[in-house]
Amino acid sequence: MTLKFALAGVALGAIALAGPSAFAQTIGFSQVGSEGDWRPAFSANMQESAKDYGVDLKFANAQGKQEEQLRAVRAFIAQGVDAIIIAPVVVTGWDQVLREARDAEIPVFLVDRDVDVEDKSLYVTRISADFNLEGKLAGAWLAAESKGDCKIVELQGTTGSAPAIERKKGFEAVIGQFPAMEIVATQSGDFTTEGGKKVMEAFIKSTDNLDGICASFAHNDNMQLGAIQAMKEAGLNPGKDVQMVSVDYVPAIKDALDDGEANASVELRSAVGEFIYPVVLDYIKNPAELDKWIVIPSDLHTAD
Ligand code: GZL
Repeated sequence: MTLKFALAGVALGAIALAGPSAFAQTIGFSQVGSEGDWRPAFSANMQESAKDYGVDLKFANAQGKQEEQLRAVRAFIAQGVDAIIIAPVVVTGWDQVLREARDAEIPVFLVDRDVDVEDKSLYVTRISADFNLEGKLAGAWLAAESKGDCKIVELQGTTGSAPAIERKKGFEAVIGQFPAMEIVATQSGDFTTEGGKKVMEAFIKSTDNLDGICASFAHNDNMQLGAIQAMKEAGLNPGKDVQMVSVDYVPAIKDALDDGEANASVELRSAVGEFIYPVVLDYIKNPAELDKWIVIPSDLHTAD
């Protein structure tokens, strides 16, 4: 064997001994879309921090369409990626494609949102905030602020999405303890600023300029920012006559808090690559049974 072949043999042997970490892991990420301000920040963090972990990230933006997410996941399976990360736009419709990933022996990790599947072994774990807690934090803040007496209008997130379902449940679990706290109007603004503005315009009409309304609870800041626009155009005083509480704590709501046009926002961290990639990469190297949910903390922020 000439020296050249011998050296090649040594090099290959060394890489083999080094194990998978010697190569970049290829991970497919199916992202919901780019609605609002929080989602793009989350996407940017995932794409930026992938480099810190030596991950070759295949990023697919579904523009809010589940069929596009399913198409992207099937493409990742065909490519034979090392792992698949999904932020599922809604909770239903995932069983079949998760079975296809399992049959291809590609581990799937849920991030941000959640799925409603019979067989939870179809995904390794979910790494996300606790949306139900976020709703509870918002409800508890408002109960304290209003001394348990408040008629509320609610701007719901995307129908059928885990954050919309769970934030509503958590919020109602708290205000339900107070007989004088009640959601008197509720509608989905689909997590967008435009959607929130349209919903609040409808509430302003149906409640005679928010007569008797003490608060607006929005499942995300973007819908609350749209609501603020609608209220100001109607000559109303968001943050003063009506308490404004929402979720995400994006930069634009911080400005509204500073301007006195919003009153509270529950932070949803967008820089979560540092939580997600270590879990995924460790699992690829050493597939071990994990808890089905790794919770990222949420904190409530107010104007002061
Ligand atoms: C919640 C996330 C939600 C954000 C919204 O984790 O899925 O989706 O609260 C976004 O801003 O649209």
